[in-house]
Amino acid sequence: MKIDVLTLFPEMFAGPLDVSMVRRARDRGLLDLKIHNLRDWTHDRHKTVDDRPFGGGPGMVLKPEPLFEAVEHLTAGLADAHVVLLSPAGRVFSQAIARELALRDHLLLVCGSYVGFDERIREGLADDELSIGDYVLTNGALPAMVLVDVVTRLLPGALGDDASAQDESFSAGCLEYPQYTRPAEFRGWKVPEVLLSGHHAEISRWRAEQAQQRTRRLRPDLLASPAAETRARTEQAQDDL
Ligand code: 4FV
Repeated sequence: MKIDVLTLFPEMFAGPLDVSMVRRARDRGLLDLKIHNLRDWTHDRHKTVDDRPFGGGPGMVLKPEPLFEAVEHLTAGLADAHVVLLSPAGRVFSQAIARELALRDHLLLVCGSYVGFDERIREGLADDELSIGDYVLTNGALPAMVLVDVVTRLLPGALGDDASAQDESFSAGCLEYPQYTRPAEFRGWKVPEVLLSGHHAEISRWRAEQAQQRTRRLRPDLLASPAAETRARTEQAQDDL
């Protein structure tokens, strides 16, 4: 997968995407990630990318010209580029949306700044608009990093055994089951016997039950999600076997 990021703060990306899983995915050629400074598509000596809002009001707005030039330059001859604006006005990002994006060959992430984008950027450039949550950040760099991390994990081969991506939280519409490792007893807390039993069918049943219980208690909203319905249907089908 190829991911281009357009930002006013390229220096923020040094670090989080240079270590661990994303680093390995880049080294293995699974991910071709490039960070671009939007100011590289300005032509005045102040490298102007923003201006005051028409109609007055506080703050500054991202101008259309630099963004149109940058996106047209970075997608020239590349029909498959999927342009995603990052802003609080977008669809709230989720594992399901990450799975959608992971199927694409080329993502162009446009980080918001100031009070937001000139509306013509949204109308003329965006294929999609995503938010990482209902809160206001200083700029769109962190949302872009979150998106790159989540999507890269879903690239075949990125996590080593792709199996682990399957039963992660949210993949099946519910929270993960409780995990334990050695020692089997810690300060009087014992690991549930079933996990020490070696009975894999018992262990899967216990884990499924625990995941449901925990989701019902902590995130009942997830149980209403389409993914949860699919999961319930699959389980029913398995039980009917
Ligand atoms: C945001 C979010 C976000 C809004 C003003 C940057 C800031 C400034 N982006 N999910 N939540 N963006 O808060 O994606 O432009």
